[in-house]
Amino acid sequence: MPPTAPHPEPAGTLPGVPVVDITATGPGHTPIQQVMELMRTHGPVLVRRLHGRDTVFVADADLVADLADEERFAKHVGPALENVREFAADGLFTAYNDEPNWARAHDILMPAFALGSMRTYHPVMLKVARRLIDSWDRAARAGQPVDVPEDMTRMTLDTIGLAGFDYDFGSFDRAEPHPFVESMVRCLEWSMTRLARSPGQDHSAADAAFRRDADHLARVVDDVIAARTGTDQSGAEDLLGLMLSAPHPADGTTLDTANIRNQVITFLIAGHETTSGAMSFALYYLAKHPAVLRLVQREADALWGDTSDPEPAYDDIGRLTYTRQVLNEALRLWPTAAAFGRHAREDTLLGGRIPLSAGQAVTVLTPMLHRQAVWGDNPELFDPERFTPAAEAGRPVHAFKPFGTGERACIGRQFALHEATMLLALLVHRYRLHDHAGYRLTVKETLTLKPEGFTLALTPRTTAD
Ligand code: MNH
Repeated sequence: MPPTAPHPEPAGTLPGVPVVDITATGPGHTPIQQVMELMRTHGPVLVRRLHGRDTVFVADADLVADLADEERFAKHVGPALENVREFAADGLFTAYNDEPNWARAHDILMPAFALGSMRTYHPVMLKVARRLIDSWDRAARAGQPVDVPEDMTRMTLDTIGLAGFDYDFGSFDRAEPHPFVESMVRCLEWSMTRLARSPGQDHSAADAAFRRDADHLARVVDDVIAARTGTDQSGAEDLLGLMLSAPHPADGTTLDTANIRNQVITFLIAGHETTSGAMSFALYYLAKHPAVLRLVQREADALWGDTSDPEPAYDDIGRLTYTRQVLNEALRLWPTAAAFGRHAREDTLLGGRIPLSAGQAVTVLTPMLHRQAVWGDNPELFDPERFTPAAEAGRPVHAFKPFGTGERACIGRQFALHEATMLLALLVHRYRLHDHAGYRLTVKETLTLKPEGFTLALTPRTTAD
């Protein structure tokens, strides 16, 4: 445990908020889990100090509810997202609130994420789910275990590529992850580890490697766009079609080429990395909780019986309510985008007691928000019953924030939930999951979270089980 330094009122000290100096150890390779540990010792509000730079972390449910007040607080693009801006610039995720391209792109793309649009994506999601199933069938026949996070990433990358851009990454035809994924993971790692640098070290080699990876991402994106420009865009209502041709609903402007490139990079990354982790954690918990797995199987069986090759209808997915509870519960314990920044619009008192000046930022640490007392006295326990409608109605609305908050909350939430719910149900309908290696959870951080090295062995289900 890093030492606690009781500081004599340095600038930025907040009354009643402990300051924890981690300079001696640094944040390491798992900074999120480090702050989780600090909060277990020091409570759900703290200042983490690194080389004299302070970050305020908050997980207290009342304070997060206050931070969700859009009148007084707004999204903050903090140091981590500043690093992501080096390759995603003013794409939706990393744009400053007042950058004109944020509102322009948001308004143009919103229709593509309305609940009704999921009907359009459904066939593509199913097609890619079948690629995964073909691959898992081959593994099951060969008696080979599958690498869960790697295959979830293949599936989500192909899905966002095809659904958003009519571009096929063909990830299941490759033995190794698509080079886009490898470059992206290194770019995200660079964004994270750059925060941990000590003054005076030389990082030019890492920075040059980052540049090469960022250039690679840009080349893939140019390829995605080139495959479409010059063709007739009328009628193309996917993300790229909207970006290339749809005028802003109010002022008639369109997105410029540089911004379209930033949006494509943003969606290719934001559109697959977090969903992949969420499904991986859900499968991890299912493999460890046979009684829960049974209930998910029962729900899928009720829809699809013992047909070996079900054809899930769009409306089926909304009926998979227990499967959805399992996903929510996995996202509670390991929200795969685990932190988001907020800043005060004007001088204010956070929670009526912590003075923040205009522009001052705090970081919400979602995994610890999701372990506060509002979740009962055993928050580490995986229990999908926490997400029955009755249980949800009994909880403060801001206690669960895996998709962020306010107008800058996740635009892809319905997309992710539709994709993930359908896939989980299809998988448990088809396979028995075997925790063949007695997997012990290790959470890997690359800005997002994944269960590292999680593999499963599979056998086909028979009607008897
Ligand atoms: Mn998503 C913003 C989590 C799936 C596209 N997403 C956010 C934020 C969180 C988040 C948290 C807010 C970050 C912040 O406040 O700084 N997103 C998730 C999770 C999943 C997810 C946990 C899956 C599970 N996201 C997706 C998918 C897409 C997507 C799928 C696209 C198809 N997300 C975005 C975009 C933003 C965002 C774009 C930025 C929105 C904005 O600021 O306007």
